[in-house]
Amino acid sequence: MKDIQRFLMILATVLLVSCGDEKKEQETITIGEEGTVERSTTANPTNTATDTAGTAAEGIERQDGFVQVNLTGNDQMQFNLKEIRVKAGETVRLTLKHVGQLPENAMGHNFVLLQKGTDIVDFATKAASASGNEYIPEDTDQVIVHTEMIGGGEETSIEFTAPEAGTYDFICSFPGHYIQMQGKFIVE
Ligand SMILES: [Cu+2]
Repeated sequence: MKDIQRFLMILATVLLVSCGDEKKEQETITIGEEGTVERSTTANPTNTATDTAGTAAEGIERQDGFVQVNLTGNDQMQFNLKEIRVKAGETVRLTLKHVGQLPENAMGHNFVLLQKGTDIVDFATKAASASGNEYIPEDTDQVIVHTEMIGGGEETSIEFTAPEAGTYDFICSFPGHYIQMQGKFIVE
């Protein structure tokens, strides 16, 4: 009799699956030998990406017919977004705001969206010598779109159509900045 009780207790693993429209959560309750209850909650894998990244939806607002991307750059050579997700063919309005104070010639920032497969280091090296053209190589076919270069306190916007699905890189092409100022532009 005692053995049966123990057997049942060990086997008393309750699996609760609650399904909502937006959220799926799996809660596992395991009752151990000494009656201890262990709970573990596992978020649905499909939600994990946005939950853990935290930045996925940050800075991005969907409005009627377009997606507004709010990108900032600071005096510490940092973009606020490491990842920007949009949908193919969607109209993207990207606003780059320089939230620092240093002038353009010392801490200029821009947003440069590169063609798929572009070698970032190679591109950035060419860009660094294009000081007369806001650090965009004049004859390049590797840039899909870019903003102007701005300094502290300034803001600039561009509008473009999201390219075909895939993962693209974006950088700031001010000399040396791409090392820290780069991210993924993901088109779904
Ligand atoms: Cu920069």
